[in-house]
Amino acid sequence: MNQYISSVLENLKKKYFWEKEFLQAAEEVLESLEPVIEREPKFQANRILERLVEPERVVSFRVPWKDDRGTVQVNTGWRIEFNSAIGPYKGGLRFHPSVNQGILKFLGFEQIFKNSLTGLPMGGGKGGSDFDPKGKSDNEVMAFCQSFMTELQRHIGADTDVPAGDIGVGGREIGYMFGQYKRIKNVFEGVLTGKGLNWGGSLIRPEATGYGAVYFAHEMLKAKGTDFKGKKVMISGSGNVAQYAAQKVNELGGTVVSFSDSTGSIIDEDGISGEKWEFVMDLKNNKRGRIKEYADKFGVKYYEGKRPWGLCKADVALPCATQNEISEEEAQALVDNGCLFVAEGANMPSTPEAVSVFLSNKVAFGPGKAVNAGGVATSGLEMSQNSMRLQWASEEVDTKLHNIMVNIHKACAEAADEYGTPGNYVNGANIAAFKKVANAMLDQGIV
Ligand code: NDP
Ligand code: 2IT
Repeated sequence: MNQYISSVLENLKKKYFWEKEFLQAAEEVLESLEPVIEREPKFQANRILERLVEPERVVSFRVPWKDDRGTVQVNTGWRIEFNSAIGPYKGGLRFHPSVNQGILKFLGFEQIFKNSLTGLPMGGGKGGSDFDPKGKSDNEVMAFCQSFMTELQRHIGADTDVPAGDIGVGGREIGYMFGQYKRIKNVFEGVLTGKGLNWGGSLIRPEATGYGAVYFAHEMLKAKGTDFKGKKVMISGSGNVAQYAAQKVNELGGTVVSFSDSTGSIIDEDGISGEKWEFVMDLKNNKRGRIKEYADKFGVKYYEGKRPWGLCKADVALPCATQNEISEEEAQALVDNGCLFVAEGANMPSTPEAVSVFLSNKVAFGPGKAVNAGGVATSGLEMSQNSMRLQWASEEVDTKLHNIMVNIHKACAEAADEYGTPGNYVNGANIAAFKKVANAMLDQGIV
């Protein structure tokens, strides 16, 4: 590896040795920047990599709230304002018991590059809390969201930092947080995206990450002379991204054969569409139930504690749950079962070992920062609509989203070609994204 890159990584590992996911994300990006760093010495001369891996600001705070029994609960909240070279900080909020600063730094770091790929003016940020919305009443979720926003409001704003949803944060949570922000600040502004459609939200934002992931995957299939018709598609997760990815796969003629959640997976080789898809939407978004109930209702197999990889044959895999959900062995099982395309709807769902298995077996592999960029891209479109005080029709937003995904695919493929690794979307995405941010940092001096 290039000496400058390896010394930056070594120092980072010494300084933040416990932030495993952040180090994993940083290593993946920096490794693929080797040809750019060697071709353009200005980046090393200006210490761009050292500056890029250090967040501009990390805010962490106490979130006290009262549960329904009147007991005081205390959680931790964070906002990582990672990089604002190309626009206000932008990125989601995750509420999940596993959340810690290292996980949010990995997500914030990825977000810098993802947002750059969208072509829209958005910097990178991420935040969240170790609060677990599962099993909480609406009243408890509201109490938590209000307390969380009471502190977060000091740090964000429509032109400063614009959070959105992620795992555990959907329309309900965005609503409670927006209400509290407006109440404290007395301004109605586009400070959050993923808002309700009658109070500033964009049409297609709920669908955008899943649709965008499938638009990107479709470009990957087209590049190999094929499409979704007749393809078996394995999807993990059953939340926002998984749900709309499944809907779009069905629309394009593919068959969705799996869903999962944190307790297990279901396999339905007849396909999850129509009333079966509606059942999942109701189960997960209204009843907030477990995916096992799908197996009970439709008489298919349920695999307790298992992820779907390798449980049946599939041509395409769309991991849409969480980070590091495909191990080396699971990647091999996918390959052995004939999988030729993997497109990451989630952020960093494949371990580095899994990515190696895919690349060495000539599986076309689309990394999350490119594949799932449609969500934040449509958030960017929501910000534009808010600034103009307009709401575009859904066809207009969907067409813009589709064009953005086609352009991201093209930018990744072209950068991969230009820097000597044709077909490698990992290198292509990292290089194309990095150049835009790094040049903006150079233009703006030592800040
Ligand atoms: P949701 O909370 O709507 O759904 C998450 C899904 O993943 C659920 O099925 C959940 O199961 C499962 N899951 C979460 N954590 C784990 C875990 N530790 N182990 C196993 N399963 C888990 O989140 P989203 O659909 O919004 O997010 C899914 C992924 O997509 C995340 O990686 C997120 O960062 C990424 N993403 C989301 C975007 C968006 O716009 N929402 C944009 C770009 C990326 P259970 O119900 O049991 O918790
Ligand atoms: O990971 C992501 O890109 C998101 N969770 C969406 C971020 C956003 O600001 O819409």
